[in-house]
Amino acid sequence: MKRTLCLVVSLSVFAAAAHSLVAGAPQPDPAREQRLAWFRDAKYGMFIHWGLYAIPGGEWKGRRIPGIGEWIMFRTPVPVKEYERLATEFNPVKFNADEWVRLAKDAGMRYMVITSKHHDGFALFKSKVSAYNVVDATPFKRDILKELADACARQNMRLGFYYSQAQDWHEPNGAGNTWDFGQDDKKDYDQYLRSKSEPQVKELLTGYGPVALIWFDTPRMMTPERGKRFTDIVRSTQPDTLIDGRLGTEGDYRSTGDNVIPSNASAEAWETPATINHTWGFRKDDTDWKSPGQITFKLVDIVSKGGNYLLNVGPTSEGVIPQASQDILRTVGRWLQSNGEAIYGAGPTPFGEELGESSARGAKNVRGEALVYPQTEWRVTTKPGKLYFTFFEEPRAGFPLPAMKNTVTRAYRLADRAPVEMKTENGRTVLNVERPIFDPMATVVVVEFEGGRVQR
Ligand code: H79
Repeated sequence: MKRTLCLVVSLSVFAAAAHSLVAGAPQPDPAREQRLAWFRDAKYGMFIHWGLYAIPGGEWKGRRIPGIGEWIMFRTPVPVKEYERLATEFNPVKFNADEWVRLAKDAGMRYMVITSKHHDGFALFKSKVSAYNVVDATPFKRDILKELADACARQNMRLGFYYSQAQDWHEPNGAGNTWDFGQDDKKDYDQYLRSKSEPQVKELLTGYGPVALIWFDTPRMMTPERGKRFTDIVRSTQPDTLIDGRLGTEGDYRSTGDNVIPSNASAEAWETPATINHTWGFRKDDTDWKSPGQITFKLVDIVSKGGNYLLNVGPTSEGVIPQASQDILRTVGRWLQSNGEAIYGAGPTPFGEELGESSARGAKNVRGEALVYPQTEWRVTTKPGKLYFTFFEEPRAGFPLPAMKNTVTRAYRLADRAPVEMKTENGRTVLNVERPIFDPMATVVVVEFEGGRVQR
């Protein structure tokens, strides 16, 4: 009992100390920590980018438009009057919300986040403040978010909504559309925020049951005062709903850049949004998929650094998640079936030397973080009294554990509980991991030790 208490105290001291070291990180706040509890445990979520851009799929009038698929309107550029016509073609007859949620479950994902409205301004939900939505403007006429929310409720899955609060290329006063409406600094931006963005966020928080989080993005022109209007709407409507790190004012957790994985661990809550291929919204020509092994490495890497992995799929205009995405997700999901204990609810590495070597002379990257030459052989995650070593390559015969003062009591493979040979020499524990390695993609060895928390 005493030991547990001591652990909790020392962990929170650690968290508080780490908070004050990270510039721009949220201040410690007990209510926030409570809201974040499920998020910190969940670790792995499904991002869904779906909208009108799935119809052109990266091609406009026979011309290949480079870049991420959901930016095609901007990149071409396509005038609003012309882009709007896509709505009359949007009829994803193969859409089945329960199948999407089932896929996320099979994949081992613990939350889902879907684009309720991306930069193009088109809403996947019925809205009273803008007819530019799936129910009022398409032949499909079904409220996609409602169907997904109901399926999530049935299957016990948390659901969050991406909402592009600042950019809205459909609206004369929204940010981003200069080809129809001219420069942003000449616009009545607050008119757009008050008439569409704010009321639609309110609609999302009132019509779809509990909302796990709102995922704001690209906070252009979001002053603290404007940001606060959104925070107030969220907190006064659903106090448990999390706000991501891209509102423009302080959110509940830090969002990294798109596809950016930090080089080091941190105690604050954070999330990396990432693609399996290169685009978020469906593109016919992007078939450059990351392998299940690469995805598994990124997942373990992120968890070992204390973060969450929000991994994207881009369904087709028919409402089908590309088969390649499905296959990759299910393969990683099968690995999680036998190794999930190393992921869900697991804490970051108490070591750090496995992440890579810091460059000499304190070189820093563009974000001011120490430059690191990354290592990819193994990662470690933790729970009280347990270390989970995940090997992505066969470790050398006689793998020395990083130095720690605690006594190691047991080592075994997580997937089948087979004991792993170990010996302790001069206070240093050495593992002898069976060769050839059990699972060449990723083999987890659990190391149990005394004292609850690693002492170095
Ligand atoms: O929703 C996804 C992206 O659409 C969104 N964030 C993720 C989660 C995002 N918004 N902005 N960006 C990403 C940065 C976009 C940069 C680019 Fe481009 C868009 C590079 C190529 C297309 C802008 C237009 C810069 C060059 C052309």
